[in-house]
Amino acid sequence: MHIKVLLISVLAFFATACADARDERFAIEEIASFNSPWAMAFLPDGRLLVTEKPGQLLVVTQDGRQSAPVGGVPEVDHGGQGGLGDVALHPGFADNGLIYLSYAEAGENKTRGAAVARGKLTLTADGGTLADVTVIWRQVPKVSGRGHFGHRLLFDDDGYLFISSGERQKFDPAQDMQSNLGKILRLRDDGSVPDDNPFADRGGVTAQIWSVGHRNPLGIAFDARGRLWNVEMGPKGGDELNLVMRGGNYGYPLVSNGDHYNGNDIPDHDTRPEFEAPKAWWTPVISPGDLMFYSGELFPAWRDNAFIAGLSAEALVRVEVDDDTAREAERYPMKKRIRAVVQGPDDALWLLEDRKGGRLLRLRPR
Ligand SMILES: [Ca+2]
Repeated sequence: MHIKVLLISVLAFFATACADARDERFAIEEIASFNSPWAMAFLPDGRLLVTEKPGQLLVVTQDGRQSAPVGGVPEVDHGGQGGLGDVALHPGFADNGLIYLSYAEAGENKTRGAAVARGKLTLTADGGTLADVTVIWRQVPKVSGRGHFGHRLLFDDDGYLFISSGERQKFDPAQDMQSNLGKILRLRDDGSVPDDNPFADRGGVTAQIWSVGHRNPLGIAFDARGRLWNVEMGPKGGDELNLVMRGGNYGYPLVSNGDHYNGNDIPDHDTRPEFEAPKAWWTPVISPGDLMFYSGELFPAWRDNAFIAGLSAEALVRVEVDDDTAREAERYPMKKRIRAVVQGPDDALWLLEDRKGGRLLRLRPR
């Protein structure tokens, strides 16, 4: 009798375990691993460019073969949250070979700031070289510390470059119109300012500004309707997903649904309706590291959903977005800090884990 009970228990345990495995939404394939990877971008030939925070740019095949570091990459200031950051292809890459890199750049007297450089990438069978490298944008001013660079890069369909710029853990610059910290910027592909930017007539770095009052915006993406969204780290609580409006002010550090780490209150968004409130926000935090909207065929139920790479959440977070609202629909635990998420040319979800040994993963339907 006892043996029979035990046997049934064991069978029940395995049945549950198998059911759990079948319930997983995707098969996860490990493609490669890196030294603190930060960003990736697919090339027209199907390979990927992957950045590593210490300063390496690598060409990687979809089956995980990695090139030697691409030569000609600018020197980066590696430490804290700083180093080599995002990589983006010019919309005309197939013809002009231009790529854009964001990174932390050292200044005088131990100051630092994010910079964006572009260069011409010549690809070979087993790697590549970057030439004619020019810095097209810099954070102003350079300040002390090694946090909150932001510096994600995104081109729109008209060839304008959006840059997310963190407030460098200095709070007030996010509201200072003489600084481009704590802002989202919009530039032409050569770094010059488009005439139709919301503050173009004010000149200087003010003219670069598209939106104001951001903290550490680590993800920017367009939805299927061409609307711009961003994710940003809240302080103690209050991570945000924002619909980014031309000239909008998102209120940091005057409002936040989180509070300062020292315990000081920051009034919540609903106390100051003149600032744009997030469409979704998280307390406890997820620490959003990247943002994308899915448009592929492999996961048809998830088309037009947003995906957020969760660092402290150690998860991929799926968000359903409507006209004017957004809500977390599901969270997929990955057991590692997730730094980046992109949709591959195969319509699979490709993830980069954070930190040393961070893996490149491919997620496809099970
Ligand atoms: Ca608050």
